Amino acid sequence: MERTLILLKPDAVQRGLVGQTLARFEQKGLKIVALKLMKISPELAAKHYEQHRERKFYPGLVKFMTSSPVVALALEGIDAIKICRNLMGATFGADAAAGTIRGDFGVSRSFNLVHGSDSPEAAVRELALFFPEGIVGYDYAAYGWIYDPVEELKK
Ligand code: 3AN
Repeated sequence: MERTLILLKPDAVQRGLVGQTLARFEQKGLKIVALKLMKISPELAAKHYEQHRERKFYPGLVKFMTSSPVVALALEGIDAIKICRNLMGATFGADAAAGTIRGDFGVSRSFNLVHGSDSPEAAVRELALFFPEGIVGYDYAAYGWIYDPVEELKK
């Protein structure tokens, strides 16, 4: 099982798209292992986006991400990172394929609704930043029907 950090960005919250966006991840078969509404501090935004510090869009990105609350969640599943990136679609709404979150709900190059970790290393780093308290461990009843218990869930 792999874990990933997903952020429903300020535009998703302000446009009332939290439920529909969250539903896409849930319906796909990913287990929610942490979830909270929070405001991102400038310090947290700087750590989260440190690899973009020199980019022209960085000041605007930090301003946007700190402007209004986000919903942060940790999702778990086999290949969770890749699956979430596929559900999100291409970075800019106008380029994102129909059927993806960004493709269906947005057009902007700056307000793109959702963040998802892009590698296992990034996921570990980002989950520690947003959920220093850790995730919530529990048995997910649906796993036995989302995955083939014989082929996919064997230890
Ligand atoms: P993704 O979120 O698809 O992984 P990245 O990692 O290339 O995209 O960029 C991180 C974030 O920076 C994006 N989610 C987007 O909000 C923002 N961003 C990237 N490029 C631009 C740009 N040219 N103008 C404005 N914001 C950008």
